[in-house]
Amino acid sequence: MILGLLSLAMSAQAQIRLNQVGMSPDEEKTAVVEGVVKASQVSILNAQTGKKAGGVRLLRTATSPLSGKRRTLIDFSRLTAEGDYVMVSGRHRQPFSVRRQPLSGVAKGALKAFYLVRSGMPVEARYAGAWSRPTGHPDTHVLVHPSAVSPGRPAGTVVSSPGGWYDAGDYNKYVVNSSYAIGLMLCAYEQCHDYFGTLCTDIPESGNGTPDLLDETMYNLQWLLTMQDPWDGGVYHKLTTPGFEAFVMPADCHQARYVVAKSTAATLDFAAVMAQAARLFEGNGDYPGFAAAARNAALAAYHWAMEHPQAWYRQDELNRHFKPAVTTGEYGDGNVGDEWFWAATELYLLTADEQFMSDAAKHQPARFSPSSWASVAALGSYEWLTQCPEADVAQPLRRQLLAYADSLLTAIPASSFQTPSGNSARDFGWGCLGGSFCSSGVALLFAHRLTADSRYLAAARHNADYILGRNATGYCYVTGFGTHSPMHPHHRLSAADGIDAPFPGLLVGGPNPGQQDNGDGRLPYPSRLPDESYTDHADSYASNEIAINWNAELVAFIGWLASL
Ligand code: G3I
Ligand code: 9MR
Repeated sequence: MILGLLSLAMSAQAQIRLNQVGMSPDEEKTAVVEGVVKASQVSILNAQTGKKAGGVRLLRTATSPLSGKRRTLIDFSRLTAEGDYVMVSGRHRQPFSVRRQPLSGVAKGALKAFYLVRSGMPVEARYAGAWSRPTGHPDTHVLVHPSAVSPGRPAGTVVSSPGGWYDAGDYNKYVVNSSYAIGLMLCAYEQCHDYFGTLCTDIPESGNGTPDLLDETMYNLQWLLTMQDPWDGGVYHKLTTPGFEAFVMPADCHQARYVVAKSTAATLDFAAVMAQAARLFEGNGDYPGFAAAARNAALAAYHWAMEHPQAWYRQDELNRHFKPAVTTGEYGDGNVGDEWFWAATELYLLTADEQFMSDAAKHQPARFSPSSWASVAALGSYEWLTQCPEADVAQPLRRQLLAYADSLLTAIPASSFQTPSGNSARDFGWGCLGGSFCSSGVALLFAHRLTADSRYLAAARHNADYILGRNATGYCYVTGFGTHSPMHPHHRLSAADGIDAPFPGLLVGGPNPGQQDNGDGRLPYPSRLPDESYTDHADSYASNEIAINWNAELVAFIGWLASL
């Protein structure tokens, strides 16, 4: 009996790890089998006929530096015929497919997810299917928090700040994270203009003269504009309830909402993304007047930041001085050199004013780091490298990016999953799938664009395979895709809507050995190992939340791959 249960539990966990979404005929294909097996013990069958499809060879075995586990890496690149297959090893079976454009569904789903998480408007069934819902959080009656008052907006002032996307599992709207998410998607749009310019996600704006990606970002840009105090150009750090809401639908939320404290980080991120958007929406007939408004907003914000270079958002400190206390997401960032660099870069591209070029030079990064909400220098670097590659500023940036990309390449030959990322404990933590795997993937795609060296592209694809199933837990980490994906993300909308399936197209945070959500040991994490510290539990905000920054990283990364 016990033996029977044990083998049931073991077979329920797939022991063959591969990209569950699909691989294209001509790409390098790798699978990982847990434990040490011979190539002759692994086979590929045609899913329809059950006949052997062949093409399997042993790549190597590997020992994980994170867990000591031994694994077998199988190469099946020789399988180039399109079709549905099953990989078999002993009693383990893992279905997969080979087809053209295998990533286009994920790219589209990841972008469509932003429509599904729009706030302040009804999400309609004709676009959202089962995930439709009535308006919640109109945010037309938002209070200026005592931490945020100005002579133009004294205590008690009511402002209107509707629209935008919900940040994550929670219902608040944060300027730092919103700006970064928009900025990265606009950056991807600039690089893959033809692909994103025609990608249709079937949203209310589809069919106007503007690409859907731009329409989607515009929904959040219009909200973002309302987060600037017109009196002085400073930008509120966030729009939030004092505490997190319960797991209820938006229409059932009734806490007061506030705009809270202006910060240097939020104001600079706002300046950067408004300048970028002003450039990209210049002359756009669907949004007349936006480009001019965004340009003025960006300039005013930059000016405010120059006068307030150290307005740090420190929630505990604010709570000592102001009521009501605010306990929602902090997005605190005490190092804004990268925000200055990104903002000055975008303002230079918009205005051609040399002062911004010299400000950007002053805040140049010392080394490359992949982009994240807290680290936005890469967004500036990408612009210099592709828009002004001859500028003096661009020269060290190119060396930095290639040095970083090369360091990723060197990790692959010994990697347990044949990936550039995920080989060190540092690559795992809160939001690592977006922050480590997708953002590094985007950096590799830039390296590929700059050099045409195909090793960078192959490496980027390996990171995509990791996210989509070739990893230590066997999850395809994007909801609604693959054969084994998260069903219970920490996401109020997915949890409260009464539908079993979560919202599709969402990337979860991923393995996080910090387990900050598990102080009482109540959550069913299978392990504390860096790459296995993940639980598909709705209460696991440290490993299983979803967020717009991570989805933006997914859109940029997978969309770019899909465009090739
Ligand atoms: O930077 C340090 C690094 O030096 C250190 O080695 C590492 C080891 O733990 O930690 C790093 O800091 C982490 C930081 O994220 C880096 O971005 C913190 O541990 C980690 O706790 C922190 O997590 C943030 C989390 O909020 C808690 O503050 C996530 O980045 C951030 O994405 C997340 O954002 C939340 C919002 O506040 C609220 N809405 C949901 C959203 C997603 O979970
Ligand atoms: O739902 C919140 C999530 O969006 C945040 O990332 C996370 C960390 O700030 O916090 C979540 O809220 C939890 C709170 O921190 C502690 N009590 C349980 C809340 C989840 O229901």
